Amino acid sequence: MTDPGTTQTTASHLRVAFPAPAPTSATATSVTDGVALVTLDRPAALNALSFDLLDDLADALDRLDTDPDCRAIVLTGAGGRAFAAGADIKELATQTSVSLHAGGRFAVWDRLARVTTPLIAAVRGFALGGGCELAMACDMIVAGDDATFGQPEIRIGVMPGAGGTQRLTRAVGQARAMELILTGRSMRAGEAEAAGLVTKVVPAEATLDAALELAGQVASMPPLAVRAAKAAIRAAAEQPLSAGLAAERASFFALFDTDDQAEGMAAFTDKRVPVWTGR
Ligand code: CO8
Repeated sequence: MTDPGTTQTTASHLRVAFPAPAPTSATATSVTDGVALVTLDRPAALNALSFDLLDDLADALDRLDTDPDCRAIVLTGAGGRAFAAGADIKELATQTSVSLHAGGRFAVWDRLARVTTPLIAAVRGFALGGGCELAMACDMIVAGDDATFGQPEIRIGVMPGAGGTQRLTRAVGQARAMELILTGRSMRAGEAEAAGLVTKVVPAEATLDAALELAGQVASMPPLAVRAAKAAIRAAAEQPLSAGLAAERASFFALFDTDDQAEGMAAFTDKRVPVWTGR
């Protein structure tokens, strides 16, 4: 378990703070108990996602995911110019089909998808290519009004390779995903919000605070129910409606074996604030 109050730096290109710092804005009222902040930290390269950075990110998220005190994670990019401007093109440029197959470095994306703790991307500036795919692998995206989302891979002779064709299509629909991916055009934050890719858009400077505040709200909810609901929502993209409905009902029923269900409903009846134990 992570010792509350500690800040760990896991690598030179990644920072992990758990608990996360409190929102700095004077108007922020939420607490961030149970919230971790993970920062992609290669601002000179617009936080380009090298294979090693992605491995360290997955390691950090795995550690937080197994910490019962961690109930929501905010992922952001250092520097204000970018969440991440894509995979590290200089690293990708030397690859071949054989080296990509043999290297096994894309399995990291499956690890990211297995994180059960809610993940909120706080996006300022560029979220392009693998950066957009990483934001979409999160559960919610809070975007600054300076954010730009896109899958420009077509312009460098390839196509999205870490979920872009699937997650962007599910988020914004085939018509718009087709246009964005086949032309490499980027969307500004407002268009991304209107298209359904983004949870909310806030003034650029307020992006991290807004994400931390949202994470704090999620972290204050009963953790077993939160994880079950996240899993059910994500399963909606993976299976037919009938299977999704059956899985949802099974999870709903299972939550009636938890202390938090008894506490939540008793607190409602008693007109008091519930105290969640995560049991
Ligand atoms: N990879 C490596 N370095 C990058 C990247 C990148 N994706 N993006 C920016 N940088 C570097 C630049 O090389 C530059 O470094 P230096 O100062 O040493 O020359 C520095 O960041 C600043 O960049 P610019 O000078 O280009 O800044 P501009 O403001 O002029 O332009 C842009 C900003 C428009 C974002 C521009 O940098 C750009 O077009 N970047 C590339 C965007 C892109 O094509 N992304 C997709 C990459 S391919 C991909 O993501 C495939 C995903 C597949 C799965 C992921 C597997 C890991």
